[in-house]
Amino acid sequence: MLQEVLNGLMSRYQERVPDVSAVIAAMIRDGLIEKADDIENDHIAFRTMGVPQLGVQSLEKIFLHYGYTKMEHYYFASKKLDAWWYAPPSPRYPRIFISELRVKDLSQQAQDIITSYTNEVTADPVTQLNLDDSKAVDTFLHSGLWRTPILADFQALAAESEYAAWVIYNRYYLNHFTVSVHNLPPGYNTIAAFNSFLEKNGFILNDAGGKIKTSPDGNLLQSATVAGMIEATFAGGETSKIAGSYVEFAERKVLQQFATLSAAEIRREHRREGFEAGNADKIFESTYSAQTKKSS
Ligand code: OOG
Ligand code: NI
Repeated sequence: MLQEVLNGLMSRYQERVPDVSAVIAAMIRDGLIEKADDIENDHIAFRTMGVPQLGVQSLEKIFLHYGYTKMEHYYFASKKLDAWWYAPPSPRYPRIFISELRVKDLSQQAQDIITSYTNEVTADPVTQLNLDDSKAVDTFLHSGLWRTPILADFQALAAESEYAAWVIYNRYYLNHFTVSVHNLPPGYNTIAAFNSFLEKNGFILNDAGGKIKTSPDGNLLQSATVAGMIEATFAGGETSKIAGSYVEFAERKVLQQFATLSAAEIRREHRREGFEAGNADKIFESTYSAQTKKSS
């Protein structure tokens, strides 16, 4: 069930984000992995609109049903976001990071634009889904939820919150998947080394706060590509290039208390867990125009 839903998310994401196949191809070509399945997916991420019938409380029901456990909360004051991460039922599956726009913290004008769309959803749509039907869940995750926005609304939202504009168009499309780098061969198994490999292969990295985002404990290091631009068709047929999704990379160091384990003994539970607000704050900007302008 869970695997089918994850496969559906990954296949749509891979079609929409050329960097996904390109990163995998470069990793195979340079001998880091033999096949795409050898990549450990550290986590996937979604973005949501924080209105009563949607948002995290709605979307999370799907993953709680599949055995995920809700973990820490993070708050992003200047971006007006909340987020939580979810631990998987088994280390075979990725962690999940779901964020939510604090719609009530935006201007009245932006709130009115957002609710003119989200009010089309009159009740929590997840409560109406049969969560044991993976096809129904897959269809739901790739459905419109609300009418296609007009370009003027997208632009008005973007002027106040690039996150709001991203969600009004992209809805629940996967925002990113994350390549775990620490289990790759020596020479590629740190974020610094992996970033060099990426840049040598022509990928453009998000440099908000520096290309490597490091947690204060030094044990969670992350980087991300800048989102590729997609040709978006708005209501009325207007088109515009807007930010799509991106790819992230994570290195989780072995915790001090497990430093004596041999490489062969090290499992996920021996490494730094969770997320870091300071890292995440900068990773969100992978879809922001200050970063995406470098790719277009
Ligand atoms: C999520 C950004 C944060 C992380 O791993 O900390 C994040 C987003 O862009 O929606 O992915
Ligand atoms: Ni992430």
